Amino acid sequence: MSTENGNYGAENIQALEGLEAVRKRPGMYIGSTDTKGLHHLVWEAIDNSIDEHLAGYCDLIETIIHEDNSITVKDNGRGIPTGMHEKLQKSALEVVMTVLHAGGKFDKNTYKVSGGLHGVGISCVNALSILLKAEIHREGKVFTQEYSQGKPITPVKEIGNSDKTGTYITFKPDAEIFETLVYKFDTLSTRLREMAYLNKGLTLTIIDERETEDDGTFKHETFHSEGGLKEFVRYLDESRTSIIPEPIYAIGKEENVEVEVALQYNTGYTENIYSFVNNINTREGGTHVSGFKRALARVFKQYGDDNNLFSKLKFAINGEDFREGLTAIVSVKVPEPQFKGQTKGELGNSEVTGIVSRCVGDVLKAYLEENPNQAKRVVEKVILAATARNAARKAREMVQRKNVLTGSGLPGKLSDCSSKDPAESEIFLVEGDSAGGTAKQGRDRNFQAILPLRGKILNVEKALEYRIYENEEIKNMFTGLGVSIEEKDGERILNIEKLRYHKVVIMCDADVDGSHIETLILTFFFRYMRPLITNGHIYIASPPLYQVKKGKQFRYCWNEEERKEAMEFYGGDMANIKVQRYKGLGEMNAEQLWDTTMDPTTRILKKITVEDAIGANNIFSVLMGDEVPPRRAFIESHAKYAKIDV
Ligand code: 0RA
Repeated sequence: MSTENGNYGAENIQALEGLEAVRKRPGMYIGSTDTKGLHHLVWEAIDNSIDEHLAGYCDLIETIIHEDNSITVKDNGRGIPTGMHEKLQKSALEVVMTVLHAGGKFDKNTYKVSGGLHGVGISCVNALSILLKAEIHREGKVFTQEYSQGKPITPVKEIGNSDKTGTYITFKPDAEIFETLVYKFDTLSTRLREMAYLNKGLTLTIIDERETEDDGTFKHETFHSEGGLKEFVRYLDESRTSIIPEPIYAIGKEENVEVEVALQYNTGYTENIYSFVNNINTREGGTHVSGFKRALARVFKQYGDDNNLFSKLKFAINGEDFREGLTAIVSVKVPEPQFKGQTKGELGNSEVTGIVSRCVGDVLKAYLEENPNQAKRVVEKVILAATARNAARKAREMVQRKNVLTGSGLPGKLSDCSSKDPAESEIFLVEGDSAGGTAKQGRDRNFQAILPLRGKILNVEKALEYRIYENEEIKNMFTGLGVSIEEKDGERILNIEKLRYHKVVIMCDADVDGSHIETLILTFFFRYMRPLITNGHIYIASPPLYQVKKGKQFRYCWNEEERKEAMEFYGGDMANIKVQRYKGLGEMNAEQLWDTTMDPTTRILKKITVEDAIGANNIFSVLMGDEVPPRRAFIESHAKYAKIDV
């Protein structure tokens, strides 16, 4: 059964060339070589096991982070075939592991995760690992083969008997490729939890051998959901108050497209729609989300009209009004998904719109007829939303009109830069007038503008939208940045064509209050100016935590480690070393602030991703939402935020 060792010559060159391309341009295959790309290797490995689950052969996937940051992904599927591949004259296992995109050619699963962000195949993981070991349990035997940088270093060996079936892949990412090799438990476990909700009945576990719990076992978690998306929606809305007792759940299949949707309405005002195609998060939505929105508007509109519920309204209801306080998950399984959009995170298959719309429409229609009390509550909420939107539009128009009337229209508190070229201009949003003053003195006025924000900006979770436009700080952000909200085809869109600065830098104190305000500002951007985040315009400044000084010499330190290092550097003699802990930006003078936090040649700016903002949004919902228990639990488990009074 095992192939001969040694002869990996001429006939293999083509295959090896494929993997050479992966090593030469890893970004083309896994997106990047930073921490995101590093984690992508795990998604890739798990996706193969998920495919095996979708084919109906696997119900357990175990992930292990080993002490050296190598990863094992084990499944109890059929095991990759190890027999001879006739045409290529080597084992199927070796072909799957060493030929680009070969994995899918062997199995006939309907739903391959292909074309999108994932789906480049396990061979890419192999190409980018300094060592990979495949262990296959199949036909009563155990087979292994090892590879380095995508090339086999052993033949396929039969090493024993087994009464199980499955595929175990262990890989160690190549330090030549990746900028960082350290895996994050939370990143992996969040995705595994999501996978469990998206694939009900599948169990996913994670073990972190780098850390032990109090009871001496390794840090671990197990995810399993029988309720699937219904449970997912409940989990996402844990900190909010639902207005219907149970999530509404739709499931259906048409033309080989499987649809699964769960939705629930809460007392809040924000719309949270999460969408997936073949288990992959489609952040930019797409035809499946359009179909869902279409069904929602169509069915509720019809129901309201039939029951004469909208007759008193003096203005039209639009699509958005049906989505205030909505939390929904739209998951579809599509045989040949086409992805488009900036980050390939948008489903393009046009046939999916109608399929999702019909499936959700039928279920929703029946739900409204069978549950008149729930229907009434949701319709009342829709009417409130439309009324508030109308008020918000008036408030917004007023603000926007006023700005036109007051000359330049820029906020009085803005210290603008001289440059009028947005591409080279930056704006610092600074917490407090006093730090704002220091920043104004310290900046390079050629290209750096300062906008101080006073106190805690409005609590955008609780506030009605029209109140938001009345808030001074928020008005200043819209006018200062040069962005506006416009309505097009009944949907609100953010116009960023006149964005005045391509870098928007949030600069807050490095303490509890500062991180709270940072969370608030990020949440605001996430909810009201999201395109600024997705287009990469939002940054966070990193002021230092300490200055360590000896005589006239000093060093700035951004963490404990650097502080210790600096103290050692200065000889460790405490009598002569002065350590200053910066509690706020206000403790630095203008020159220090420039040197450490604003000077483009030395500062550390953290670019905010949508994931960061989602994190802030969730933290914020927990801290500010209606429910007390999750808030308490959260505060008790996050010392960083422990002092916030909520
Ligand atoms: C090719 C063919 C078959 C299964 C697989 C590949 C397979 C691949 C992976 C990757 C991770 N886990 C996996 N499990 C299975 C079908 C084999 C058959 O027909 O028995």
